[in-house]
Amino acid sequence: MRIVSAGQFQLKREVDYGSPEQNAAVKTIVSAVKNEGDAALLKYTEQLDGMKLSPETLRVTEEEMRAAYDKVEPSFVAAISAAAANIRAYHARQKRNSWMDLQPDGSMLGQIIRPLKRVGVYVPGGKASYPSSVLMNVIPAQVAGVPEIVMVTPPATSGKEGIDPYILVAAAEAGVNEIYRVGGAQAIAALAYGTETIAPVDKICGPGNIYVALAKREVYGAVDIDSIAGPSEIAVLADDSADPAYVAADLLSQAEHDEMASAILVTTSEAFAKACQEEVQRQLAVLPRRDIAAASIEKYGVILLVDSIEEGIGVINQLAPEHFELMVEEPIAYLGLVENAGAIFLGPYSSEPVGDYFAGPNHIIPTNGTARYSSPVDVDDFIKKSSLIYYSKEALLKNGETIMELARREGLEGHARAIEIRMRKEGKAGNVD
Ligand code: HSO
Ligand code: ZN
Repeated sequence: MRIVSAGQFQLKREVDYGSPEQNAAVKTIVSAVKNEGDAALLKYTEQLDGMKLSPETLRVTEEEMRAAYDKVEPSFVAAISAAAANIRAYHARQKRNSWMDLQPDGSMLGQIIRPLKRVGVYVPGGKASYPSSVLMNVIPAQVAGVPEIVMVTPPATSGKEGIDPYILVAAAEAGVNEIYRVGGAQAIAALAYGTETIAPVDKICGPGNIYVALAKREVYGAVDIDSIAGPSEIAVLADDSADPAYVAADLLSQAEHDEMASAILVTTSEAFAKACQEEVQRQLAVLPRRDIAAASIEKYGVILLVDSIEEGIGVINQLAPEHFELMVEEPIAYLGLVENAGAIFLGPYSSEPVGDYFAGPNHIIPTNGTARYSSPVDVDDFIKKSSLIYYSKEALLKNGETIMELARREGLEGHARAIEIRMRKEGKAGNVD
């Protein structure tokens, strides 16, 4: 992990838009499923996932759900349900109420909040298939009041037949209503357009490989989608009051996600930088996923030297990291300066995995600098709002002339007359013919 002065560092952001072949394949699959429904869905599931299914076997049964509970350790069930309770409690704080304000002239303005009706959650197969991410996608939707939450996941995970029982248990604990064993672009198309077996949804969320990401982009508009998550990122700002072993461990906790994950340390002390650099190497050598973590650290890991904590926070604000650990002596004193960070972890005991798994905030957080303008997944992602306008006669008569003025300025006489016809009836009309 190289050490450089912050002034010399230039962050390279990369976004994978897929190859022309991948884009073409996704378009073909999505339109086939849109036009042919189950037939295309089953055909691609056999072709791409090697699983021959029928409309009857697409859906995961109650027996399979029960069997999943028998396959996992009781300690896992206890852990996932404790995490689910924290995540539910945190997201419950985000709930909005509909509101209506009565004005003195008898008119009323308001906003009606309703949950989306049906949401689809994609859960990838293979190494990035995380039960914790099932909770993070499903619980906000459930807290929002979404009555139908559907999960899709590939029928087999690398080498193993069938859906991972840990994923099924997480889905049950989170409150998923239906699960289908389909994955890839074909699953996204099925959720977006519906098939004979799978009813269409209003929104699709959840991470996936490049085909899933491209398919989500392809169906956007027909349904809403979440933002496409990039590789995990952590930035730590530490002074020499921090423990290098803690800092190194936290950096590696993100590096082990992905070869393209990024782990950045910003510090005021060169001696501390060196100690962390050594500590990263020491811990890396004995980390089971050292190949992934080492590749990430080598390519995207860096230690940046700054002259002051304030300068360090300036660097953080430019990075706008997904996760930001502020490990300085008095973290609260600097909190007000932090403008761009998806999740902020304060002090030595708020290690990032506390947030990844357990504390309650969502772990689906903007990456790639998008924390500049966007937020972690929350209850708002699963509601919609309707504006409510009720004008009394008094209110219309009082404001009618003003509205007509604005309409006529835009050359929209029809708009003006819709007001005027009412004004006239009440004997308040201007001049119209
Ligand atoms: N840190 C990841 C989420 C995760 N960590 C899942 C463990 N499991 C992205 O925020
Ligand atoms: Zn993580």
